[in-house]
Amino acid sequence: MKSQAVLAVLLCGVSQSQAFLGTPLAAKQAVARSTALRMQDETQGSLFHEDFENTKGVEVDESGPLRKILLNTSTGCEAEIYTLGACVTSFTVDGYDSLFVRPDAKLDGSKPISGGLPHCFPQFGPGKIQQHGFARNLEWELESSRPGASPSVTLKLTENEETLAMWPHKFQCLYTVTLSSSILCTTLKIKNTGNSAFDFQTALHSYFRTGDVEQTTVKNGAFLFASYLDKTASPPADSTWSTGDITISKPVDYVFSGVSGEVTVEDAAARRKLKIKNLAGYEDTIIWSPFGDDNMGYKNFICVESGKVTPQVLQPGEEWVGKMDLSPSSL
Ligand code: TA6
Repeated sequence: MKSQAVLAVLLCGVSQSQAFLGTPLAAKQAVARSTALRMQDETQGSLFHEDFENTKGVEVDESGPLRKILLNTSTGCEAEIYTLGACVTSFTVDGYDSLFVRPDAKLDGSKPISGGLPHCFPQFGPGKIQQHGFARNLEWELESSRPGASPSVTLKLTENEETLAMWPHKFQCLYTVTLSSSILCTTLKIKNTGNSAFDFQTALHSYFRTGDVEQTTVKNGAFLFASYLDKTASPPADSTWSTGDITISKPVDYVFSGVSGEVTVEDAAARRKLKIKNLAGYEDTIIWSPFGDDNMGYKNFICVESGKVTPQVLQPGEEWVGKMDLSPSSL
């Protein structure tokens, strides 16, 4: 039986978005302060579920240096989401985790998490600000959670002094992760909450586990004759893909414009198949493999990223929605 205190943390939500890098202890203290404030607010009504008996499927784990949310279903599916970067780091169905966290990843807040489903926002890069933007460096606020048969959590990121210094725009990102049957559903909503237009890029820099990257094939009919930016070329060069499915036998860093919809990763070594269903917003696909880099554990992952790399303009009040679901099965 969970303690009332843990449930209160779960149900009341926690911190404001704060820079987290390098100060995990300070950040945790900020979390605790915000939690206490939110618990006081609860008496005046809150956004969060108040049915303390019905918390099945959503838990907050604050036992480590970084806070994470755990979702689980009665059918044995599990997901783990760090509030640092709103990064899903694990999605397990039938005992198999489809996501991969690199062996060189830091899970102490000293740098963004290199693994799972990190967010690149407001820049994919290269560009004016840091590569991949700041969203994955920051602590996201726990906005709401929904327990039950299809447990769900929504995390929020808005501008703060630090983001405004890098990128002078007001915004709101709401990221909802839901476990529904054996599917992981993600929805990212990006809203312009300021008074002037801005443009942004975004991507889920998805790290998928492979039994052996050299026995892995990435499929989508649109790869054939798609134009792509080959970032392994020096300087990066535009090219046209002429061979259909993608296999990996050398370092790969390709940005395919207009490849979207259902992208499938077939992993012959592990006998697994993963359907990446880009249902809205994500119009481009990025394939990255640091082939040969043992420190990164290159053999056991491939990044097949759902991107909106062509900049998206948002007028004041406008919202962009990206939806990406993951559906794993055996091959
Ligand atoms: O998305 C591909 C890419 O931008 C590569 O160019 C490479 O730099 C990689 O991401 C780095 O990923 P990381 O998770 O280490 O930031």
